[in-house]
Amino acid sequence: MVTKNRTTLQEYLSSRSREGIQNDGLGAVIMAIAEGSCQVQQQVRQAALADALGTTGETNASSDVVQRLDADSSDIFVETLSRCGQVAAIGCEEKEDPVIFAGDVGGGYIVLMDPLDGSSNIDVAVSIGSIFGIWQKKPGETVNDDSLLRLGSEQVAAAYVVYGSSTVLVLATENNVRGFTLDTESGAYALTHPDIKIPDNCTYYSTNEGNIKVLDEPTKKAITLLRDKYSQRYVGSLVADFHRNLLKGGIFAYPADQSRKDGRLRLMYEANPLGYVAEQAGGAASSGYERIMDIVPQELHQKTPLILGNKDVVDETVAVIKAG
Ligand code: FDP
Repeated sequence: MVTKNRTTLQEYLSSRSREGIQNDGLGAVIMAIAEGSCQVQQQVRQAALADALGTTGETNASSDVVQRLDADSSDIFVETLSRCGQVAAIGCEEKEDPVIFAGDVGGGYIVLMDPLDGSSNIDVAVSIGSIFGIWQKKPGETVNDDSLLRLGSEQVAAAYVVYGSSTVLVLATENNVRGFTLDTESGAYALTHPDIKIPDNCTYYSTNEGNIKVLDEPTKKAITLLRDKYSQRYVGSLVADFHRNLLKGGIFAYPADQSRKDGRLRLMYEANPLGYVAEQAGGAASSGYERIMDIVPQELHQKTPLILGNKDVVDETVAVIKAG
Protein backbone atom coordinates (compact mmCIF):
# COMPACT_ATOMS: atom_id res chain seq x y z
CA MET A 1 0.00 0.00 0.00
CA VAL A 2 1.29 3.44 -0.93
CA THR A 3 0.60 5.05 2.46
CA LYS A 4 2.73 2.46 4.32
CA ASN A 5 5.14 4.16 6.72
CA ARG A 6 3.57 7.53 6.08
CA THR A 7 1.71 9.49 8.74
CA THR A 8 -1.96 9.78 7.84
CA LEU A 9 -3.89 13.01 8.36
CA GLN A 10 -5.86 11.27 11.11
CA GLU A 11 -2.65 10.23 12.92
CA TYR A 12 -1.19 13.69 12.49
CA LEU A 13 -4.27 15.33 13.99
CA SER A 14 -4.39 12.83 16.85
CA SER A 15 -0.99 14.01 17.96
CA ARG A 16 -2.26 17.58 17.91
CA SER A 17 -0.68 18.57 21.20
CA ARG A 18 2.33 19.35 19.00
CA GLU A 19 2.34 21.36 15.76
CA GLY A 20 0.02 24.06 17.09
CA ILE A 21 -3.27 22.16 16.69
CA GLN A 22 -4.23 22.32 20.33
CA ASN A 23 -7.80 23.42 20.17
CA ASP A 24 -10.47 20.90 21.06
CA GLY A 25 -12.55 19.94 18.09
CA LEU A 26 -10.36 21.48 15.40
CA GLY A 27 -9.16 18.03 14.37
CA ALA A 28 -12.77 16.94 13.84
CA VAL A 29 -13.42 20.00 11.64
CA ILE A 30 -10.38 19.18 9.52
CA MET A 31 -11.38 15.53 9.24
CA ALA A 32 -14.86 16.67 8.11
CA ILE A 33 -13.18 18.75 5.38
CA ALA A 34 -11.03 15.75 4.42
CA GLU A 35 -14.06 13.44 4.30
CA GLY A 36 -16.02 15.91 2.18
CA SER A 37 -13.09 16.40 -0.18
CA CYS A 38 -12.86 12.62 -0.80
CA GLN A 39 -16.48 12.69 -1.91
CA VAL A 40 -16.00 15.82 -4.00
CA GLN A 41 -12.89 14.49 -5.73
CA GLN A 42 -14.84 11.36 -6.66
CA GLN A 43 -17.67 13.46 -8.09
CA VAL A 44 -15.21 15.67 -9.97
CA ARG A 45 -13.49 12.67 -11.55
CA GLN A 46 -16.78 10.95 -12.42
CA ALA A 47 -18.74 14.04 -13.45
CA ALA A 48 -18.71 13.54 -17.20
CA LEU A 49 -19.57 9.85 -16.84
CA ALA A 50 -22.44 10.65 -14.48
CA ASP A 51 -23.76 13.44 -16.74
CA ALA A 52 -23.14 15.84 -13.84
CA LEU A 53 -21.37 18.61 -15.79
CA GLY A 54 -22.98 21.89 -16.80
CA THR A 55 -24.80 24.61 -14.89
CA THR A 56 -27.76 24.59 -12.53
CA GLY A 57 -29.20 27.55 -14.44
CA GLU A 58 -28.83 29.75 -11.34
CA THR A 59 -26.38 32.45 -10.27
CA ASN A 60 -24.82 32.76 -6.80
CA ALA A 61 -24.54 35.76 -4.46
CA SER A 62 -21.62 37.10 -6.55
CA SER A 63 -23.65 36.76 -9.78
CA ASP A 64 -21.46 33.87 -10.99
CA VAL A 65 -23.15 31.07 -12.89
CA VAL A 66 -23.53 28.06 -10.57
CA GLN A 67 -22.16 24.80 -11.97
CA ARG A 68 -23.88 21.59 -10.90
CA LEU A 69 -20.66 20.46 -9.21
CA ASP A 70 -20.50 23.79 -7.31
CA ALA A 71 -23.90 23.06 -5.81
CA ASP A 72 -23.13 19.37 -5.11
CA SER A 73 -19.80 20.20 -3.44
CA SER A 74 -21.45 22.84 -1.28
CA ASP A 75 -24.05 20.28 -0.08
CA ILE A 76 -21.35 17.68 0.61
CA PHE A 77 -19.20 19.98 2.78
CA VAL A 78 -22.19 21.46 4.62
CA GLU A 79 -23.24 17.88 5.45
CA THR A 80 -19.82 16.64 6.66
CA LEU A 81 -19.15 19.85 8.62
CA SER A 82 -22.62 19.78 10.21
CA ARG A 83 -22.21 16.15 11.20
CA CYS A 84 -18.84 16.65 12.94
CA GLY A 85 -20.61 18.58 15.71
CA GLN A 86 -17.83 21.14 16.14
CA VAL A 87 -19.10 23.87 13.81
CA ALA A 88 -21.25 26.80 14.92
CA ALA A 89 -21.71 28.36 11.48
CA ILE A 90 -20.77 27.90 7.84
CA GLY A 91 -20.45 30.65 5.26
CA CYS A 92 -20.34 29.42 1.69
CA GLU A 93 -19.65 31.20 -1.58
CA GLU A 94 -22.58 29.40 -3.16
CA LYS A 95 -25.09 30.31 -0.44
CA GLU A 96 -26.57 33.77 0.01
CA ASP A 97 -26.99 33.32 3.78
CA PRO A 98 -24.81 31.51 6.30
CA VAL A 99 -25.83 28.18 7.82
CA ILE A 100 -26.02 28.73 11.59
CA PHE A 101 -26.33 25.91 14.11
CA ALA A 102 -28.16 27.21 17.15
CA GLY A 103 -27.73 26.23 20.80
CA ASP A 104 -26.35 22.82 21.71
CA VAL A 105 -26.15 21.64 18.11
CA GLY A 106 -23.30 23.95 17.22
CA GLY A 107 -19.65 23.61 18.19
CA GLY A 108 -16.90 26.16 18.61
CA TYR A 109 -15.76 26.82 15.05
CA ILE A 110 -16.86 29.01 12.16
CA VAL A 111 -15.94 27.82 8.67
CA LEU A 112 -16.02 29.96 5.54
CA MET A 113 -15.55 28.09 2.29
CA ASP A 114 -15.42 28.10 -1.46
CA PRO A 115 -16.54 24.49 -1.99
CA LEU A 116 -15.37 24.34 -5.60
CA ASP A 117 -12.99 26.99 -6.86
CA GLY A 118 -12.25 27.35 -10.56
CA SER A 119 -15.76 26.74 -11.88
CA SER A 120 -14.86 27.67 -15.44
CA ASN A 121 -12.39 24.75 -15.49
CA ILE A 122 -14.83 22.10 -14.24
CA ASP A 123 -16.15 21.05 -17.63
CA VAL A 124 -12.70 20.82 -19.23
CA ALA A 125 -10.83 18.46 -16.85
CA VAL A 126 -8.45 21.14 -15.58
CA SER A 127 -7.36 21.32 -11.89
CA ILE A 128 -9.88 22.83 -9.49
CA GLY A 129 -10.10 22.92 -5.70
CA SER A 130 -11.85 23.71 -2.42
CA ILE A 131 -10.83 26.43 0.08
CA PHE A 132 -11.57 26.78 3.82
CA GLY A 133 -10.91 29.44 6.45
CA ILE A 134 -11.48 28.39 10.07
CA TRP A 135 -12.19 30.72 12.98
CA GLN A 136 -12.96 29.99 16.61
CA LYS A 137 -16.23 31.33 18.02
CA LYS A 138 -15.65 34.12 20.56
CA PRO A 139 -16.08 32.98 24.19
CA GLY A 140 -19.76 33.03 25.21
CA GLU A 141 -20.83 34.31 21.80
CA THR A 142 -24.30 33.58 20.46
CA VAL A 143 -23.59 33.12 16.80
CA ASN A 144 -25.51 35.22 14.27
CA ASP A 145 -24.82 36.47 10.72
CA ASP A 146 -22.36 39.12 11.97
CA SER A 147 -20.27 36.46 13.74
CA LEU A 148 -18.92 35.41 10.35
CA LEU A 149 -17.49 38.85 9.57
CA ARG A 150 -14.11 38.20 11.16
CA LEU A 151 -10.64 39.48 10.36
CA GLY A 152 -8.46 37.10 8.37
CA SER A 153 -5.79 37.51 11.04
CA GLU A 154 -8.14 35.82 13.53
CA GLN A 155 -8.18 32.52 11.62
CA VAL A 156 -6.95 29.57 13.67
CA ALA A 157 -6.37 27.40 10.61
CA ALA A 158 -6.96 27.33 6.88
CA ALA A 159 -6.94 24.54 4.34
CA TYR A 160 -7.35 23.92 0.67
CA VAL A 161 -7.66 20.85 -1.50
CA VAL A 162 -6.43 20.66 -5.10
CA TYR A 163 -8.15 18.15 -7.38
CA GLY A 164 -5.32 17.83 -9.86
CA SER A 165 -3.25 14.99 -11.23
CA SER A 166 -3.35 13.93 -7.58
CA THR A 167 -5.60 15.18 -4.80
CA VAL A 168 -3.66 17.18 -2.22
CA LEU A 169 -4.93 18.71 1.01
CA VAL A 170 -2.81 21.53 2.41
CA LEU A 171 -3.40 22.45 6.04
CA ALA A 172 -2.04 25.59 7.70
CA THR A 173 -1.96 26.32 11.41
CA GLU A 174 0.23 28.89 13.12
CA ASN A 175 3.71 28.68 11.52
CA ASN A 176 2.95 25.23 10.09
CA VAL A 177 1.96 24.30 6.57
CA ARG A 178 1.72 20.64 5.61
CA GLY A 179 0.50 18.78 2.56
CA PHE A 180 -1.29 15.42 2.51
CA THR A 181 -1.84 13.44 -0.67
CA LEU A 182 -4.94 11.28 -1.02
CA ASP A 183 -4.19 7.59 -1.44
CA THR A 184 -7.23 6.68 -3.50
CA GLU A 185 -6.73 2.97 -2.70
CA SER A 186 -6.96 3.33 1.08
CA GLY A 187 -9.05 6.52 1.04
CA ALA A 188 -6.62 8.15 3.52
CA TYR A 189 -4.64 11.34 3.20
CA ALA A 190 -0.93 10.68 3.83
CA LEU A 191 1.69 13.26 4.80
CA THR A 192 3.77 13.97 1.70
CA HIS A 193 4.82 17.61 2.23
CA PRO A 194 5.87 17.79 5.91
CA ASP A 195 7.03 21.41 6.05
CA ILE A 196 5.94 23.73 3.28
CA LYS A 197 7.81 27.02 3.05
CA ILE A 198 7.50 29.19 -0.02
CA PRO A 199 10.94 29.03 -1.76
CA ASP A 200 13.10 32.14 -1.51
CA ASN A 201 13.26 32.47 -5.29
CA CYS A 202 10.16 33.56 -7.13
CA THR A 203 9.90 31.57 -10.36
CA TYR A 204 6.41 32.27 -11.68
CA TYR A 205 3.85 35.03 -11.96
CA SER A 206 0.19 34.19 -12.50
CA THR A 207 -2.25 36.73 -13.77
CA ASN A 208 -4.92 37.06 -16.46
CA GLU A 209 -2.87 38.92 -19.09
CA GLY A 210 -6.04 39.58 -21.07
CA ASN A 211 -6.99 42.15 -18.42
CA ILE A 212 -3.89 44.31 -18.92
CA LYS A 213 -5.79 46.78 -21.11
CA VAL A 214 -8.27 47.56 -18.32
CA LEU A 215 -5.68 48.11 -15.57
CA ASP A 216 -4.80 51.57 -14.32
CA GLU A 217 -1.29 52.77 -15.19
CA PRO A 218 0.48 51.92 -11.88
CA THR A 219 -0.98 48.39 -11.86
CA LYS A 220 -0.11 47.92 -15.52
CA LYS A 221 3.47 48.94 -14.66
CA ALA A 222 3.57 46.46 -11.74
CA ILE A 223 2.35 43.58 -13.94
CA THR A 224 4.78 44.50 -16.71
CA LEU A 225 7.65 44.35 -14.20
CA LEU A 226 6.55 40.84 -13.18
CA ARG A 227 6.40 39.84 -16.84
CA ASP A 228 9.97 41.08 -17.35
CA LYS A 229 11.34 38.98 -14.49
CA TYR A 230 9.37 35.76 -14.20
CA SER A 231 7.79 32.95 -16.24
CA GLN A 232 4.05 33.16 -16.72
CA ARG A 233 1.81 30.29 -15.57
CA TYR A 234 -1.96 30.81 -15.34
CA VAL A 235 -4.31 27.88 -14.87
CA GLY A 236 -7.28 30.14 -14.12
CA SER A 237 -8.16 28.19 -10.96
CA LEU A 238 -6.92 30.18 -7.98
CA VAL A 239 -6.20 27.08 -5.87
CA ALA A 240 -4.13 25.43 -8.59
CA ASP A 241 -2.19 28.61 -9.37
CA PHE A 242 -1.56 29.24 -5.68
CA HIS A 243 -0.51 25.65 -4.99
CA ARG A 244 2.10 25.70 -7.76
CA ASN A 245 3.44 29.06 -6.62
CA LEU A 246 3.56 27.94 -2.98
CA LEU A 247 5.66 24.89 -3.83
CA LYS A 248 7.81 26.41 -6.58
CA GLY A 249 7.92 30.10 -5.67
CA GLY A 250 5.66 32.57 -7.39
CA ILE A 251 3.18 35.40 -7.23
CA PHE A 252 -0.52 35.43 -8.13
CA ALA A 253 -2.17 38.74 -8.99
CA TYR A 254 -5.84 39.51 -9.59
CA PRO A 255 -5.73 43.28 -9.12
CA ALA A 256 -8.48 45.87 -9.29
CA ASP A 257 -9.26 47.11 -12.80
CA GLN A 258 -11.36 49.83 -14.39
CA SER A 259 -14.62 47.89 -14.19
CA ARG A 260 -13.81 45.86 -11.04
CA LYS A 261 -12.69 48.29 -8.35
CA ASP A 262 -12.86 45.47 -5.79
CA GLY A 263 -11.23 42.88 -8.03
CA ARG A 264 -12.83 39.53 -8.77
CA LEU A 265 -12.01 37.24 -5.86
CA ARG A 266 -13.86 36.83 -2.58
CA LEU A 267 -12.26 38.13 0.62
CA MET A 268 -13.84 35.64 3.02
CA TYR A 269 -13.75 32.47 0.93
CA GLU A 270 -10.58 32.83 -1.10
CA ALA A 271 -8.27 35.70 -0.12
CA ASN A 272 -8.33 35.26 3.67
CA PRO A 273 -7.76 31.49 3.74
CA LEU A 274 -5.06 31.46 1.06
CA GLY A 275 -3.52 34.63 2.55
CA TYR A 276 -3.30 32.80 5.88
CA VAL A 277 -1.65 29.76 4.24
CA ALA A 278 0.80 32.05 2.40
CA GLU A 279 1.77 33.92 5.56
CA GLN A 280 2.31 30.75 7.60
CA ALA A 281 4.58 29.51 4.78
CA GLY A 282 6.62 32.74 4.82
CA GLY A 283 4.75 34.51 2.01
CA ALA A 284 2.38 37.48 1.94
CA ALA A 285 -1.05 38.58 0.73
CA SER A 286 -2.13 42.13 -0.10
CA SER A 287 -5.02 43.87 -1.80
CA GLY A 288 -2.48 46.25 -3.35
CA TYR A 289 -3.41 48.76 -0.66
CA GLU A 290 -3.34 46.80 2.61
CA ARG A 291 -2.56 43.39 4.09
CA ILE A 292 -5.45 41.04 3.23
CA MET A 293 -5.59 39.75 6.79
CA ASP A 294 -6.22 43.29 8.14
CA ILE A 295 -9.24 44.07 5.95
CA VAL A 296 -12.31 44.60 8.12
CA PRO A 297 -15.09 42.73 6.32
CA GLN A 298 -18.30 44.61 5.62
CA GLU A 299 -20.25 41.76 4.12
CA LEU A 300 -19.88 38.03 3.60
CA HIS A 301 -19.59 37.98 -0.17
CA GLN A 302 -17.37 41.04 -0.60
CA LYS A 303 -14.60 40.99 -3.17
CA THR A 304 -11.02 42.14 -2.96
CA PRO A 305 -8.08 42.63 -5.29
CA LEU A 306 -5.46 39.98 -4.42
CA ILE A 307 -1.67 39.85 -4.73
CA LEU A 308 -0.37 36.65 -3.18
CA GLY A 309 2.90 34.75 -2.95
CA ASN A 310 6.58 35.43 -2.26
CA LYS A 311 6.73 38.21 0.32
CA ASP A 312 9.51 40.29 -1.27
CA VAL A 313 7.77 40.22 -4.67
CA VAL A 314 4.34 41.00 -3.18
CA ASP A 315 5.91 43.94 -1.33
CA GLU A 316 7.63 45.22 -4.49
CA THR A 317 4.45 44.89 -6.54
CA VAL A 318 2.38 46.71 -3.93
CA ALA A 319 5.00 49.47 -3.74
CA VAL A 320 4.73 50.05 -7.51
CA ILE A 321 0.91 50.15 -7.35
CA LYS A 322 0.97 52.54 -4.39
CA ALA A 323 3.57 54.82 -5.97
CA GLY A 324 0.87 55.73 -8.54
P1 FDP B 1 -13.80 30.75 -11.53
O1 FDP B 1 -14.48 32.01 -11.90
O2 FDP B 1 -13.55 29.85 -12.70
O3 FDP B 1 -14.43 30.06 -10.36
O4 FDP B 1 -12.94 32.05 -8.03
C1 FDP B 1 -12.93 32.71 -9.21
C2 FDP B 1 -11.94 32.17 -10.23
O5 FDP B 1 -12.34 31.11 -11.00
C3 FDP B 1 -10.57 31.80 -9.67
O6 FDP B 1 -10.45 30.45 -9.28
C4 FDP B 1 -9.65 32.13 -10.79
O7 FDP B 1 -8.35 32.45 -10.37
C5 FDP B 1 -10.32 33.33 -11.42
O8 FDP B 1 -11.70 33.27 -11.08
C6 FDP B 1 -10.20 33.33 -12.91
O9 FDP B 1 -10.71 34.51 -13.39
P2 FDP B 1 -10.50 34.94 -14.93
O10 FDP B 1 -11.24 33.94 -15.76
O11 FDP B 1 -11.10 36.29 -15.01
O12 FDP B 1 -9.03 34.93 -15.20
